[in-house]
Amino acid sequence: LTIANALQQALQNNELELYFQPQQRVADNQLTGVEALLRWLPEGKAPIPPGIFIPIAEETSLICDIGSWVLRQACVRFDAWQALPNRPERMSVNISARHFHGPDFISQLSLLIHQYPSCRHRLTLEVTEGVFLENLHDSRSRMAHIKALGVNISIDDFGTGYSSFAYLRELPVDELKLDRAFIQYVAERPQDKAIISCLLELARTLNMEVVAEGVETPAQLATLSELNCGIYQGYLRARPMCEDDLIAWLKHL
Ligand code: G
Ligand code: G
Ligand code: MN
Ligand code: NA
Repeated sequence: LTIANALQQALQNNELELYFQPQQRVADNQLTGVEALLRWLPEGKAPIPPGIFIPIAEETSLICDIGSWVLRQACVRFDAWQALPNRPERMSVNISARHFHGPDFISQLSLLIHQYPSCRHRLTLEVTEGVFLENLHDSRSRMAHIKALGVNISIDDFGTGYSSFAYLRELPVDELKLDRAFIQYVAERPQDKAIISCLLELARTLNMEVVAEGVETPAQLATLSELNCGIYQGYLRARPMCEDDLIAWLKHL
């Protein structure tokens, strides 16, 4: 059995699960949202990390089936949280290029927003720069549809790809997620601090939110605070959690 076949079966056998990692405001630790992160928990076996199975799924249209499941599940869970105290106000979902550019993506999204109106203006799609490199023209029209549905767009792993900033002039981007490679040494390396400071300035001017990923230490958070970075996410505050753990975590906010 290949991994791709096993993954196909995992989807049918409900072995996939969404975990959620909180995102908080740097200034006051206010919860702003959660990022949905996919987990494969095979019955009676060790979990298989997404870093392994997502790239395999991305080689075929399997990523579209998985991505559709993730998107729907994210909306269903978010909608179910409406009455929770301290509930997150936003849900971010990772979207692969093949799914984004696929024939059904916009109609799927549209259906979900109509079925779960609580998700309108609350859902953020995280895409990497590579998504636009593939087809800038198609990306522009898709993003216009996405914005018209009241869905936000975030650039994941920002600054690590090979693309220029040119697409930022043409696309309705709401948020930049700074890759954790930039965050790791921000408290020690003036070069990294300068790059982040510059990206924050860029984002302010373009009216984009910034999320710093992979914040693990108080020193990193202190530097981000000094630089007036908006939002952070990382092990310092919370790891990705299953839904029950997230709900318990929210109670202690
Ligand atoms: O959760 P973790 O940090 O191990 O995720 C590893 C990688 O897998 C990250 O790059 C993340 O973006 C990706 N990933 C996690 N969940 C999903 C998902 O639901 N869809 C897609 N396309 N990628 C995901
Ligand atoms: O590429 P993307 O941003 O979607 O990936 C998110 C991944 O980063 C998830 O797999 C998540 O588990 C991981 N992650 C989240 N916070 C931290 C952190 O503080 N440190 C490290 N090393 N990884 C993190
Ligand atoms: Mn992400
Ligand atoms: Na990332």
